[in-house]
Amino acid sequence: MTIRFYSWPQSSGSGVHWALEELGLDYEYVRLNRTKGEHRSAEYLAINPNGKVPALVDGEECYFESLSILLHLAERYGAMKGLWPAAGKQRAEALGWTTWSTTELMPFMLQYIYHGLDAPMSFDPPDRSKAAAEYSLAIPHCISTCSRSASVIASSSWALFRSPTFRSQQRSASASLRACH
Ligand SMILES: N[C@@H](CCC(=O)N[C@@H](CS)C(=O)NCC(=O)O)C(=O)O
Repeated sequence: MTIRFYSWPQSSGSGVHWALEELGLDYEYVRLNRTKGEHRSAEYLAINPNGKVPALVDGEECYFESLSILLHLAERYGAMKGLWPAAGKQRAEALGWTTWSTTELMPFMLQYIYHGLDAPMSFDPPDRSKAAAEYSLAIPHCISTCSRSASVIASSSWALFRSPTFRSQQRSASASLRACH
């Protein structure tokens, strides 16, 4: 079975890359060249119709959207590696946090960074949207959601959440959230 992972560094593919490493899977990293528009080629659009990274091909199956890729990896390989809980209370927590980080935390943070800050990846001031800059208002809510649940996450038995990689990511995410606000 061949796994091919399509991405480039410092993108929405980072979480998937981390999961592949954490799972210890054999995979080929196909690094697309954004400047050359390789993510818009007909060949790549056949894998990811949305023309963005990441995408993953696992045998005959094509996956796009980082959340769907993560859930696929968790379902197919996570249980045997002790990184994804069986159906039950812990699975409910794992699903909730995995979805939350992708659909709540990430979009608000990105829009705030692009429009509300002067970070290296922020848009030039004339291209910024005031409405998107106000996404910063969602950041305190994300911080308090994280803080209120820190003990649940810390005491969780999912191996992923106990791993050194996760802990260091969690620390740097909390630090960036605080620095942003
Ligand atoms: N919801 C998507 C977001 C993917 C996404 O925005 N990818 C960016 C890189 S971080 C991309 O490929 N951008 C290329 C473009 O928009 O042309 C996911 O989670 O997979």
